[in-house]
Amino acid sequence: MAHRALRIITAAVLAGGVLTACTTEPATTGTTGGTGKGSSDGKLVLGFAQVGAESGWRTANTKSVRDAAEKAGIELKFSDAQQKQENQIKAIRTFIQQKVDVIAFSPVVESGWDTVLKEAKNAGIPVILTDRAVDSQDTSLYRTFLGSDFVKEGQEAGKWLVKEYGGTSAPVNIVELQGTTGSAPANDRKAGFAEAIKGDPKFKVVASQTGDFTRAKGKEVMQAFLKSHEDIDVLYAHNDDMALGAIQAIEEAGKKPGTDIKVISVDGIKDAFVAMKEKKINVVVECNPLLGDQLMELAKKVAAGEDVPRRVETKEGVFTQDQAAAALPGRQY
Ligand code: GZL
Repeated sequence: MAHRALRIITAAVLAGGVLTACTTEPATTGTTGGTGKGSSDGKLVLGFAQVGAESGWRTANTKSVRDAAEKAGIELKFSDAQQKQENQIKAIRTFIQQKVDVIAFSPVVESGWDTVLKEAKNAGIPVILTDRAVDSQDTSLYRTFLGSDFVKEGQEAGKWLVKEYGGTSAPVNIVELQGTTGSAPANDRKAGFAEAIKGDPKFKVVASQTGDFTRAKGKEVMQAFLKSHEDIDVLYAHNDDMALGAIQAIEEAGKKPGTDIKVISVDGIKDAFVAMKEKKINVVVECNPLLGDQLMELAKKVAAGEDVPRRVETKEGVFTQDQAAAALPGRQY
């Protein structure tokens, strides 16, 4: 489970909308940056090392960050790590060389960050964690964490299942598509879900494997699950993209997703709401990617040496099929 330095939720906020995208240079180019200290135009310079572009959630998160930087007048140096930790580490080192004012990133996995974060600290560059957490014991390596409580998301998924099967005693066989191995959302969503269902022996996770948060892998792993398990009652997917890939596999196997196999998912992208409307997904636990505006506010504060909360969590909901149609038009991602 992701190490939580402090669980003080000092601001439950709902991130705002998005504006036009700003121009961004790849992290490997550009001059030194700063808040007027020698940066080309006096703008605050933020280096952002993104996980990749693996899911609809990630695409929305990237757009939110880019649009918010534009709106805030912040020069953004953006890097896409293609889900590889070594690329994120390289990007952070480049940002250090470029003397950016602030570094922000979503750690693709929880471990292995202390060395590069110490380099940032020694260079006097504050770091903000967004979306995913690290398990570093040294909490001085980053100023704040902005994102969701993934354990709570897993618990919400489990609570829905307990309610859905309340009063029954027949076995309920569950297959689980985990997110990226070693990532905070995968570790915590798994732990939260297991915690929520552990009190009732009818619930059995008969298979659990990573689908790496992508549709393609989600479909592939679900195909394998269907081949090796005749009697699957429930799919718990750690994100919508894997759930949507799995739904294709379920239908190709001649079964009805949402009916023969109930589908629980996390994120809340538009396609998942459409699938809920089509009765193919039963419940979606929301995970808000629209963190851009809050990230820019935090970046300005840390650059100015102001105090910031150690943890800023986003407000999120749980949506069931009967709410999908009404909620769909208002979905921002
Ligand atoms: C969660 C985020 C996860 C999403 C996936 O905050 O890190 O990564 O749930 C995304 O869709 O790929």
